Amino acid sequence: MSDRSFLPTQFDAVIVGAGFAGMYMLHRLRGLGLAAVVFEAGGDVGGTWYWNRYPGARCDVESMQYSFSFDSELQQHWRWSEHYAAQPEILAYAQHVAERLDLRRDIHFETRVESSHFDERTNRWTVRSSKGGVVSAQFCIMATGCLSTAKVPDLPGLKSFTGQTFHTGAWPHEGVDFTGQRVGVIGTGSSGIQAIPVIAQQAAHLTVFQRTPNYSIPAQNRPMPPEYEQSWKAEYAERRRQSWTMRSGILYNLNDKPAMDATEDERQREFERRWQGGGIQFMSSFNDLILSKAANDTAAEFVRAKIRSIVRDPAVADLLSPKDYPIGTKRICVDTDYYATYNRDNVTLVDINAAPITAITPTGLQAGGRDHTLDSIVFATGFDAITGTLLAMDIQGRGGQSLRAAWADGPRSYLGLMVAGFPNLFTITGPGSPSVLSNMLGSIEQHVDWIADCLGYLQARGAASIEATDAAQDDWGAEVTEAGNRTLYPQTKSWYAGANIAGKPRVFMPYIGGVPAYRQKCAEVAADGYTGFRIGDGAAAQVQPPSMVQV
Ligand code: NA7
Repeated sequence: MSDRSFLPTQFDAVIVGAGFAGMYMLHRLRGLGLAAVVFEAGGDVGGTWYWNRYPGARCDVESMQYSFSFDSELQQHWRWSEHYAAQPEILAYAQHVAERLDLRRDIHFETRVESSHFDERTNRWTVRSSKGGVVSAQFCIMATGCLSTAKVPDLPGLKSFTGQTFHTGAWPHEGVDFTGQRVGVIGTGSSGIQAIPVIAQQAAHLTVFQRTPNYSIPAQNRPMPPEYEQSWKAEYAERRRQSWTMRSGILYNLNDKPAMDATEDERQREFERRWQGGGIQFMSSFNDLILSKAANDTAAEFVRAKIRSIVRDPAVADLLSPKDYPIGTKRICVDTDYYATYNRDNVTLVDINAAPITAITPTGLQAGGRDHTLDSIVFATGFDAITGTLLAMDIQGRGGQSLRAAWADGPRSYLGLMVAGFPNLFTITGPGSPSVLSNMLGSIEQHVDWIADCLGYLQARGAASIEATDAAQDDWGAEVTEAGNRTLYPQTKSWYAGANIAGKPRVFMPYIGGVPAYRQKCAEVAADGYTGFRIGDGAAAQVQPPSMVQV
């Protein structure tokens, strides 16, 4: 075996990230006969599922759908143990895929990409890694994920804390034993809501510091029913196709009726049925919950009533009840025993909206003039979502323009796939694509397939470059904004719109026009010879003869 710390400098493509997107991209590029290398900051494949190992971490898309569809044998033989898979099982699945496709031999782990610069003379990208290596590639494909830059708030005194601190998105691999400890969890988004019930069972005392309450629907998780698994496996291909006709790319029963056309009684029955069914399909109880405030109010009030019925202390129930934003416009949470956890004697809820955290102290934290003594602090405080990881790299396109400058007023992109001024650079599930509003695995596959087909097309033409035009990018940006404005989403401060990061432009980043419309647009663009893209002819020059360089 060759020394894996040395690589030839020239590649057809560099892929950044070895989560599901980078893994499948590598597989497709190999199929095209292209020389590709992957750089991955983590120690193994899995992306999100490699990093997010906090207690209770679980997918909120059901297992039968949160998996690759491109390999029929794989989807037939792989067995999920639960309706919603937990993190260790999803990570095991990613590792299994890496072995099955023999992916690891082209992946360099614990290697972070620091910069990527485009050379207009050669139409190639020069990519530098944290290990000091430099490679050149015609194409650079960002498979960096939408939620991969963890955000710890910059609280005064953070370094003075003498206990341990954790972020849910960078959890220690060996796990954490909270037995006998006073634990504080800051943040009540999806991660906090999943972790809190599990930590509460272990800790001596758990204090939850809540800034904004979230709507959460019980997962009603259960061991995978064999007949359910069988029903999917018997018609997997057809069901996958059906899932692409759904706005979210997830196949479930959408009620195609507006909430306000139903009687109060009918609404309650439908919400109750969905609550008992569990999970995000609650938001499909009626077809207008994200479009009409009046409709949304009925669903929000149903959840608030549930909270009041579960949580014994009315003051705590009230504090846990979201009141000032529509349900679903912040990512809806899916839980196991979340609200009931507040009935435990060892759990306290602290409102840091009314009385913010002012400092971390050596022994805990201060909020509202009160000291809270803690042995460990868990930051469930989220991510610099969708653009954060891309902007953390020094990416420079045509004329040395940085991506940071190009996106100073918010991300601009054509189809979430390419950015004008950055030829031969692709973003998998980038801003302006359905991404986090859809089944990520399905959207990853669609993007990877589109990019691979595009590279095949360029290969056949012997083309040197492809680049989104400004006009196409502007038109698409307007469409993304209009689609957002047709919904209640932009009314809410959320990470979808960058509101959780100080100074980040307030732009609703994902495309909410739905997976079917998006897939159709991408397919039409490709079928018409890549309309909205400029294709540069002439083979990409190789700057240097192949040599070896340490990466
Ligand atoms: P989220 O959904 O961004 O949640 C972060 C939580 O942390 C949320 O409750 C925030 O309150 C809170 N937060 C963030 N910064 C602070 C500070 N400075 N002080 C107090 N509280 C703070 O991240 P998650 O990891 O839970 O979920 C991310 C996605 O991963 C999720 O949607 C799934 O798609 C998977 P806020 O609401 O901003 O007031």
